[in-house]
Amino acid sequence: MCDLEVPDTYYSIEDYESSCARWCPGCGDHGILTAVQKLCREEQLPPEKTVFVSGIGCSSRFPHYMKTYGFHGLHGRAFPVASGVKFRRPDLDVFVVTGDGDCCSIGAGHWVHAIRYNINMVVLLFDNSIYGLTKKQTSPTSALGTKSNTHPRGSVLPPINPIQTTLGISNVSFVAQTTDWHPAHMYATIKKAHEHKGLSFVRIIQRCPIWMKGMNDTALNDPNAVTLLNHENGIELDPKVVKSFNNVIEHDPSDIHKAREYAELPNSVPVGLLYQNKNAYRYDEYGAHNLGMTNEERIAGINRNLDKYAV
Ligand SMILES: Cc1ncc(C[n+]2csc(CCOP(=O)(O)OP(=O)(O)O)c2C)c(N)n1
Ligand SMILES: [Mg+2]
Repeated sequence: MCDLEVPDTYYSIEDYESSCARWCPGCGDHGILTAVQKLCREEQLPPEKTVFVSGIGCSSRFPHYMKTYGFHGLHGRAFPVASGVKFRRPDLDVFVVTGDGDCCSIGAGHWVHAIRYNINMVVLLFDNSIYGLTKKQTSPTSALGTKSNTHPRGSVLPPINPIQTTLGISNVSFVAQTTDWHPAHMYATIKKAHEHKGLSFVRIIQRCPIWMKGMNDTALNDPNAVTLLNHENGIELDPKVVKSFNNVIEHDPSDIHKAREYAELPNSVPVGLLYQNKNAYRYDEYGAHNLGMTNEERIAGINRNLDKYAV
């Protein structure tokens, strides 16, 4: 008999594509969507076992464009929804898609605790340094002096650096940074994040050609304005991709002190894996699935509790 080793089911890109993305032409979100769909295909993630959870924002429309399960939730609440999904259904692959407003502003409390809980999921922070959907309000990551509808004369506070903040949270286990205009690096970063067992936090610096036109021009055009953090335990890259970066620093991602130093480089955007700790505590390992109860026992327990409130 001839065995061609063809799998019974092979998922192609079309199996992950849903409705046509309605982001603006030139928006960095399109490239991120392509990278994520490619990851799903390369890893052959069953669409019915994959969930994208988001809050509110342009970026948070992401679940609509994936033919998987999805939850387009409430502003700032992607983390608790995703935590609940993963806690109860550890068999599902969970991704969180959140914007800089969604995560670092209204959702900041949930962000801190999600990092500490370290539940196994991939978090993609689409950071365009602005509230895009609501048409240009200052976000916590807007550079000082950014002119917006809330600060027409320029924002007055220095921005939060999301990777530095995440590195400061106890029990952090994976922090990486990439950009939407380095597709090979972005893809390899999301792949590494997906392999990590724990919460992988990936900040993707993302272009918004409508409200933040030109914001990333320096990083795009000046090869010195981006620095690759490279290491054998870091993001796996083709040597040709490494060569395309002018500035390369060898950085061991197990070194959190160096990670904090490299999170803020003067006049250069660091990209790469800043930090990984494979041994951080994982709250999902203490979930109900680990209590040794069968589904029937769990349902009986829920019913007993609900019966207390029966009238
Ligand atoms: C509770 C609540 N407050 C405010 C809003 C209005 N709102 C919708 S999206 C958004 C900001 C989105 O910015 P960001 O998360 O950066 O996403 P982007 O659109 O830039 O991708 C705000 C303030 C809302 N929908 N719900
Ligand atoms: Mg934004």
